[in-house]
Amino acid sequence: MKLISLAIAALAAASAYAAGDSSAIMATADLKGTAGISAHFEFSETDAGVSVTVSAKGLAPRQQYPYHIHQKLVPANGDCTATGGHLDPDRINVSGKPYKCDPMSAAETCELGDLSGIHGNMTASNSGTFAAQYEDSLLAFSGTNTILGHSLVIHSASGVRLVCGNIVAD
Ligand SMILES: [Cu+2]
Repeated sequence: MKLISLAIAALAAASAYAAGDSSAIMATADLKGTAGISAHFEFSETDAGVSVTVSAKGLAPRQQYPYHIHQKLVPANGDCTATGGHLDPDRINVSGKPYKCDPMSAAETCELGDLSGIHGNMTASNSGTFAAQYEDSLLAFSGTNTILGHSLVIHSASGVRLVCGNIVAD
C-alpha cells in the first residue's frame, strides 16, 4: 500500500513536471514498429521555444538509441525508410561537407531535426525504458522550423530505423 501511494505521488510529480509552465501540449507523436519498441513524444510551446517530453519502452537495457525528426511522413504501411532524411531546413548537412553534432555543439550547427545530436541519445535503463524532458530553442509550430507535417524515427546505434511515427497537432 505504501509502495502504491509512493508510485502515485511519483506519477503526479512527473506529470506536473511535464506540464512545465502550464503550457498546453500542441503536438504529439506515437512511435511503433516491429522492433517491440514504443515511444511517445509531447511538444508544447514555451518562452524558450518548444518543450519536448519523451518516453520510450521496449528498448534493450543500457543501449543507446539516436533519434531524429525526419522530413517526410510515415506512410500507411508504416515503412520508416519512407520518411526520407533528417529535417534540415537550413541545409546544415549538405552532402560532401563533414557533419558533426553532439550535445557540446551549438544547436545552430546541427540539423534542426537531429534531436539526439543536440540533446543526447536515448540511453535505456536496466528495464529498457527511457524518459526525458528538455527545451529546444529552435523548434517551432509554424514557419520554416515547424515540426508539424514531419515524423520521428528512433534508430539502433548502427543506424537501422527501428520505429517511427508522425508528429500530429493536438
Ligand atoms: Cu533519423
